[in-house]
Amino acid sequence: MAVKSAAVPNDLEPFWMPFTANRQFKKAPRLFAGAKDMHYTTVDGRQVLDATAGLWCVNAGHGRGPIVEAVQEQVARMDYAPAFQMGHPAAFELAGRLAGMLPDDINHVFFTNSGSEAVDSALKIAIAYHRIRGEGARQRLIGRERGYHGVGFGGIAVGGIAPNRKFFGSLLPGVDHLPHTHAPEHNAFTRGQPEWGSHLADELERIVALHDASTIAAVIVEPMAGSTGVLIPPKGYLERLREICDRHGILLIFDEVITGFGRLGTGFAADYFGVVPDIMTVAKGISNGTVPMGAAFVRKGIYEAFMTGPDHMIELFHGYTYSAHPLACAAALATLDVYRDEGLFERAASLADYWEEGVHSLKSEKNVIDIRNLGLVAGIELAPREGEPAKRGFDIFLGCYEDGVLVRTTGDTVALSPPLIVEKPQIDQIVETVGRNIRAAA
Ligand code: PXG
Repeated sequence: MAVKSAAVPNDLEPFWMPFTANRQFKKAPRLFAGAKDMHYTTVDGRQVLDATAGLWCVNAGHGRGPIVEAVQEQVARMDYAPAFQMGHPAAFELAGRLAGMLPDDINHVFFTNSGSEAVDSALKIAIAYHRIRGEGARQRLIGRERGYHGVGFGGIAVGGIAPNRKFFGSLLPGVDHLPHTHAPEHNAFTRGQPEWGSHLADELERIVALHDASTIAAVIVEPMAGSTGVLIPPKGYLERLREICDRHGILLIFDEVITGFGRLGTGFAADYFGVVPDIMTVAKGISNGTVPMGAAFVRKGIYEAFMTGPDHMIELFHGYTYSAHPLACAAALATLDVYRDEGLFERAASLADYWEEGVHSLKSEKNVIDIRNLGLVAGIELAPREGEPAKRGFDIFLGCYEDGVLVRTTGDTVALSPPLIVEKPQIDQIVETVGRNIRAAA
């Protein structure tokens, strides 16, 4: 369906937009009316190349026929089914399909509707798991500075992005943070994983010594940090976290909301790095962004630890009205088919070198202080303007949008993560447009 133009609503005021500069936006709105494959169409009929896969979610590209049809068919056949004490076949089929894609013995799936809920679910499962096994003192959660785990109270407590935390009171008690791994003085312009920094994982030993392992339930990290501006884990870092967690009986949670479903050229970051966590959280690419869905994936032993007591008793007092919503399940099943049939994870892997060359060609542009990349992700960090942090980044975002390319900026870092169907000339267009707007924002 070709989208030409659509009416601009005459009152933009009532919608309090999330993570948005509302007053700036409402003075000069940027509105999309349609989306197909690699492009959005704006309300005034302009094509905008999507260099961010929506918000890191539309990995198979927009408006994909099989996914659209699956959702349409499902909504007509059964719109909703209760998720508590009742089920529907697609939920079980989807859980089985996902389990078959996951590493090692991670083979049980708890469905949510977002990444934030997936994180809350994972943290609650971790604490409850220890309690069920008679280690109820293990309640502490360890996150990482600059980590993003959504916006629930659990997620912002373990998260490490200051503005997302500081307005919201005392958060969860018993949380500590690992140091972040951003070290441009050692690693600037590294292609792929930096050599320097695996020892930063040893800080976990210090935290364990401080609190005692018997009080710590879990460590949660993004295997590759996305939202904070693309931080690639140093070589050996995740391996060390895994070892330390094993040594102390601490569960390791990988938040794969961004890295899951092909972003790095493998199913999951756990596959890419060869490090298997105990729990994984996903969302976004699970349903190609079409219908909201998230999930926590757990090892067999975690699920089984809960399967005790009388048969008629609920084992985990947690869930959402829309857990395993039929439309989300239909979307996710069709999405997994598209990923498989089109070999999109492999496609991402095969484009990664070209992508790396492209983004690193911006190294000599004015004010560029670091470029980071992995799979089909890149972060281009710019020096902030004197006294105006994030303004240069915002100007580049606006300039690229005017030039027909959608990028994300976080502070003064441009984050790029195109759908995995991106073509090489489109990579060229992204790089050229970002380069031009970096110069314009000098
Ligand atoms: N964990 C991670 C690692 C994420 O990246 C969430 C949890 C939360 O997911 P929900 O579905 O509750 O939003 C995320 C979300 C950006 C950007 O521009 C990143 C996210 C969301 C919106 C924008 O970097 N990540």
